[in-house]
Amino acid sequence: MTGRVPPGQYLTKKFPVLHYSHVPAFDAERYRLWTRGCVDRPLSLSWTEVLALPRIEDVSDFHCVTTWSRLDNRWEGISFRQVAERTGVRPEATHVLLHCLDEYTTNLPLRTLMDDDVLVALRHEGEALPAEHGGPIRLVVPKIYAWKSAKWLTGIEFLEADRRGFWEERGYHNRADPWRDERYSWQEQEEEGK
Ligand SMILES: Nc1nc2c(c(=O)[nH]1)N[C@H]1C(S)=C(S)[C@@H](COP(=O)(O)O)O[C@H]1N2
Ligand SMILES: [Mo]
Repeated sequence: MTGRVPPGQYLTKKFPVLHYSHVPAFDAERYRLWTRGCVDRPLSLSWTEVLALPRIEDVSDFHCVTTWSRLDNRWEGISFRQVAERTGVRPEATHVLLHCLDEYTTNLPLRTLMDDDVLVALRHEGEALPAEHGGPIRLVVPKIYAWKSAKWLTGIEFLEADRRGFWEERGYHNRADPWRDERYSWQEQEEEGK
């Protein structure tokens, strides 16, 4: 197991549920998956259009900053890279702000999201994603602490400069690499001082 569990994490087979507020209502008629910002073709996909996109499967680990890690999650969804290609991300885009139905936001560098294992997920362990885990649609970014895996995803904003999201503005690390134990924003200052 060494090599799979980041520092300060313990393994669980359970799948804890964590969010700052409530599980938002999902209205398939009104739902849009949209893109905006540094893109050639802003998207506004209906739920039917989302369901028609090509899907892939990926098995990956999930690390929460509250110290639990769940290995070998089988996700099915749309590759983030495919969405980026479809919307025509411009070369000047460097960062992304994800928007959610519960008003939550979180930010990531574009290159982190272009990894093979980053999915806009619709299914987990062969079943429709449960609402409490972000169903019917969430982002999964396995190599970064789980608060950046936006649940109830609705918007993808491509940016020319970084912009901090909900937890990143409230004391959590901007980069959030579990392998570097990047949990809190005060660690960002410490790094600068080195
Ligand atoms: N929209 C939204 N996404 C969210 C959150 C949230 O509050 N709202 N919480 C984050 C946090 S802090 C964690 S640890 C993971 C938890 O995902 P899970 O409930 O499926 O385990 O979702 C992340 N995504
Ligand atoms: Mo979290």
